[in-house]
Amino acid sequence: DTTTSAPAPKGLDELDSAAVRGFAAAYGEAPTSLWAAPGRVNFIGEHTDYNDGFVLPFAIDRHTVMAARVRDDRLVRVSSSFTDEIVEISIDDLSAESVSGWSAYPLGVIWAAGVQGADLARVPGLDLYVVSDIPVGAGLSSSAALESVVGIAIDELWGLGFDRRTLAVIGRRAENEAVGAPTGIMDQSAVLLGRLDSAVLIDCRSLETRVVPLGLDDEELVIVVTDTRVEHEHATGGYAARRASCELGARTLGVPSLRDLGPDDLGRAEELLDDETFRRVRHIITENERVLDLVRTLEKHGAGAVGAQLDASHTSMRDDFEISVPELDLSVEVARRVGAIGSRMTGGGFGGSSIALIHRSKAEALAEAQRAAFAEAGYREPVVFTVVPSEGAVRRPFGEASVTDPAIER
Ligand code: GAF
Repeated sequence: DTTTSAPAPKGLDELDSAAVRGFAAAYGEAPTSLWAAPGRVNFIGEHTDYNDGFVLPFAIDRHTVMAARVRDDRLVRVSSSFTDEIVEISIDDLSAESVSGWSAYPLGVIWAAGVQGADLARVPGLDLYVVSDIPVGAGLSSSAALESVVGIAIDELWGLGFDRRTLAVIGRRAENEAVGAPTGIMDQSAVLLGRLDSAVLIDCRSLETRVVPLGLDDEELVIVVTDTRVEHEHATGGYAARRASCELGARTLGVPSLRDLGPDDLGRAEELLDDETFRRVRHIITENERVLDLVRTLEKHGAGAVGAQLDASHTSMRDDFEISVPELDLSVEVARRVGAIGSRMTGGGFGGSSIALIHRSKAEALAEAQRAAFAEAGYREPVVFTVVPSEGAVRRPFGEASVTDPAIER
């Protein structure tokens, strides 16, 4: 079965209680702190991050919550509601190779913090237990949420002193080297830097970020996610192949990365590259333009005016970058038919979710139309839900800690 389990939304309070209960059941004592990290939707800017380009993601109101308790024997134990096992390892034995499976994400973050300069020789140890209402494999960054929740927790509990940008770099290193997925910096940045009702414009070359208010409420707009339940995997296959094509394109055109090219370079690119590599390169060049264009349009005319960029982005991913699947294309067509302002697949592709920017009054009709169209096409029933652009990862109030500990520095 290659479909997601599509958990129902729980809300942070319920996730908090589930994490505390799960921790106590797994380890036989109570946790001492709670941490939460959201998933993300990418509004626009796909596969541009590892090309040093621009992205515009936002954190969403789906979360991974972690209950934790510091231990003094240098052991780390990890467990979660989606596995029965408790994985245990000494901090002295951590390496990119010594971790595997689900636990490679949390343990990989601890290892990567060491690579980033944390003095792991002096940290005490940790028990952690994780719950989540972010669907796995749905293109909503359940992995970055897990990496980031561990990152903010060890940073504060062990006094590592990293800022959020560095925690994003640590999360990406865990994913690249411990998990083995050659992903960029977007997801961890969105999860760690997200702000309520806003997206975050990230220049993935300089790592400069700018919060871009979306103003959806002012225009009575919502963002509806259609999770196709076609599950993707970035450690294998298409994602890595796209990245390799981009690197080949940049090498052939004599630039450090595709970020260094603009629309004026398309003619030369077409001359020098084979047709497939050219189309991959064209997607990146035009997608970077669309991100900046969308932000300009948004700031000048509001979210209701950005439909053209969203739609063009999907077409480019479908035809040039070829990372869409029929279920995603159908969901985008249905959204347009129902009257969405714009619609596109979001995330790495090869499955996962699409988003539609649509007037609030049409959201329910859109959900029904998606289910009907998928049934008619013989596809698995999609999961359709609204997401709210939300705050990034936070420490949750819990016991005395909430009174005495200041909010995490952003
Ligand atoms: C995945 C990756 F993790 C991101 O780094 C990014 O490349 C995205 O796919 C595509 O935009 O989410």
